[in-house]
Amino acid sequence: EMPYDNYQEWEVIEAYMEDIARRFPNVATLVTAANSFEGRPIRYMKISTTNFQDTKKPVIVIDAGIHAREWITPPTVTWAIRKLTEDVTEPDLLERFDWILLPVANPDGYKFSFTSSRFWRKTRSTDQHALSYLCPGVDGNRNYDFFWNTVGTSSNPCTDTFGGGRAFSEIETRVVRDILHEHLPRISLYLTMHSYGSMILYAWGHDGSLSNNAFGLHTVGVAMAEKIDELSLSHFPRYVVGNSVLVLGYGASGASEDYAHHIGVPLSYTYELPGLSGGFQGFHLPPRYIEQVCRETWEGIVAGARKSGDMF
Ligand code: 0X9
Ligand code: ZN
Repeated sequence: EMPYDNYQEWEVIEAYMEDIARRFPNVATLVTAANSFEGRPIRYMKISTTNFQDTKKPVIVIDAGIHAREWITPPTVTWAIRKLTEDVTEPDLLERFDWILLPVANPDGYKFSFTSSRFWRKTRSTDQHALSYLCPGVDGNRNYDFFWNTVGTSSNPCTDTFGGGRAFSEIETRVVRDILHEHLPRISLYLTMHSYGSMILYAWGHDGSLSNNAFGLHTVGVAMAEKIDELSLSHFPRYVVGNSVLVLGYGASGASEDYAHHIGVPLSYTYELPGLSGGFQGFHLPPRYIEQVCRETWEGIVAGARKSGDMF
C-alpha cells in the first residue's frame, strides 16, 4: 500500500509506520522522539529481533528528509523498513543488526515543501533570530556541533544555509543527536540520506582533511557504490565516493555525518541520491524513478551493513 510510483506524503509515511508496528510487533517499534517546532511528531522505527536487548549486536542508523525538498530520500528509508519487515530477503540483516530508521527528520519543512514551496530546504523554526518571522528555518545540516558556524554556512537567517542561533538549536537535529548518543558504542554504520548527485561522502566535510578511519570509510563507501551501480546501470550516473569537500568542491561544517564520525561512529556517510537534470529540478526526480532508486539504494545499504558488521 505504500506508493513507490509517486512521492510519499508525510501523513502516508506516518500511517505506514503505524501499520508496520501493528503488523510486526515482535520486530518493529514506532518511537515518537519529540515534536517538531510546529508540533508534528518526529518518529522513527526501531527494528530488532531482540528488542535492542542483545547489546552485542551492532546498530545501524539511517535518517532522511532533514532537507525538506530532497523528496527522494524518505522513500529509500520506508523501503528499508519494508525490506526488514514485510519483504525480508536478507534475513542475516535482521539477525546481525538492530536498526533505527527515521524517514522524515524534518516533518515541518517536508510538509511545507508539499503545501507551499516545493524547494524549501530548512526547518520552519521562528525562534532563532529577530528576522526569523520574515525568514524562518535553519539548515539542519549546518546545525550540528562540529565546527559549527565556520565554513559553508551562514549566520544570515534569510539564506538556505543558515546554521541556527547556536549548535543544536533545532529539535529536529537534537533528535538525531540523541539517537546517536544513546546507541553510540554499538553504531557500526550511520547513513544520512540527501539529494542529489549520486555520491557517497565522508569526513571531514569542513576542511577536506581525512579521518584516521579514512581507509575504512573509503573501502566501505566503494563497496556500497559498486552494489548500487550494478543495479543502476543505464539509469543514473555512476556513484562517486570520497571525502565530501573533495567530491562536492565545497566545505560545509555542522553536518550530521561529520558529527556522528567525530563522536565515534566508525562508518558515517552522506548519501547524495540520484537526480536527473540540473538546478532545482534535480531535487524533483521524475516519479517513475523512485522505485528504482529505492531498490538500488537498498543494495548499497545491504553491502554497507554487512561490511560494517564484519569490521565491528
Ligand atoms: O550541503 C549539504 O548539506 C549536503 N548537500 S545537499 O545538496 N544535500 O545540501 C552535503 C553535505 C556533505 N557533508 C559535509 N559537508 N560534511
Ligand atoms: Zn541535503
